[in-house]
Amino acid sequence: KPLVFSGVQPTGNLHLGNYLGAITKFVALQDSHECIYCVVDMHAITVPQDPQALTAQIREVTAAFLAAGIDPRKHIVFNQSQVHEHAELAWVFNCVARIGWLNRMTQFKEKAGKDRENASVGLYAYPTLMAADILVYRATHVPVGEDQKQHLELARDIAQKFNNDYAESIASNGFGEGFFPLPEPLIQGPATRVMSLRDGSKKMSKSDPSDYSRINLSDDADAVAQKVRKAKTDPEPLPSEEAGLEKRPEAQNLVGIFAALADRSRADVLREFGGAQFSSFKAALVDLAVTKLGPIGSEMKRLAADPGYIDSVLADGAERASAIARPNMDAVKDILGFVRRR
Ligand code: AQP
Repeated sequence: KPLVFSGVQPTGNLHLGNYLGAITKFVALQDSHECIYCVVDMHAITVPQDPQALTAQIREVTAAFLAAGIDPRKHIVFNQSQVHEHAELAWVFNCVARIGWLNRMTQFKEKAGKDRENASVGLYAYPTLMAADILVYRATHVPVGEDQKQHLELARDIAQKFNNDYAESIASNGFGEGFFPLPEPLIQGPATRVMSLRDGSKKMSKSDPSDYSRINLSDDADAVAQKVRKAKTDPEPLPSEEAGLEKRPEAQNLVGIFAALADRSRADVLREFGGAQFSSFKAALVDLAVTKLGPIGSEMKRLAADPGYIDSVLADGAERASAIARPNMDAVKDILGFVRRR
């Protein structure tokens, strides 16, 4: 049975990239799938976090999920640290994954930078925890942005190696051929990699020091207008066909953002704006972004005033998530040959 899992880190400044690359997909999948959406707070501490700010950010990401339209009664919304099976399975996966596999992860190289010796072990092992997040539910589909593709491939490799290494035990415990499914990434649409508004070669990111590089979900209409107006472009008018966007990363990015927000294809957007100057296209983009994001920002503000409600959503979600994770983890322990309390 298909089961969707995905997560967002509570590391501050939720932005348009997170929204278009991930959260809108989460919302769209709810009608056809059973979904589990997680605020991955244990991933957040792979780099330093201020404890008070972290608490606020966990609630903020939860509020963003709800404001965007995820229904926490029909689906599961919770924060990772409340379900200890994530950490337990991550340890098992640390013993399944190979150091050589992790050495190839580009996100670690980017985030650790030059001072790799000083990066946390957690940052290095981030992808094994991510594999555990997905596989502790035996989830089959994972909506993510393009940047997470490599981690998803690693999760599939880990699932496959576990299934091979323990094939006999998996069968003798009554689980047939393989215990873990090989989870499929869902990376689709015109905005799977939203780029910085200041530099079309860098992805829009929470940690970019320039706030002008991104549109935050919490930005008001004036901030959105200013950021879009200041967004880097080239001097040419917009092309009328997609091929004309090649080697024009900033134009490509803005057209992709417009298309995703309007739920249209890039080709369709270019049919309307081909030949237009950026000034008029940007004005239309501001209107669209404010119309789409404004209500989400106000709902997030309204929810922020009621942390008790947010915490109750997380507690309820955690309980329902545990009910799935616990028997799966018990099965993993049986497969490994651990003696467990019965
Ligand atoms: N620019 C992006 N375009 C499309 N999708 C994106 N995602 C992130 N940035 C973009 C997707 O959002 C989901 C949640 O991301 P995350 O918070 O778990 O991790 P991240 O990729 O580390 O986010 P940032 O914003 O890039 O943070 P920093 O600055 O810390 O590196 C994921 O599905 C991700 O693909």
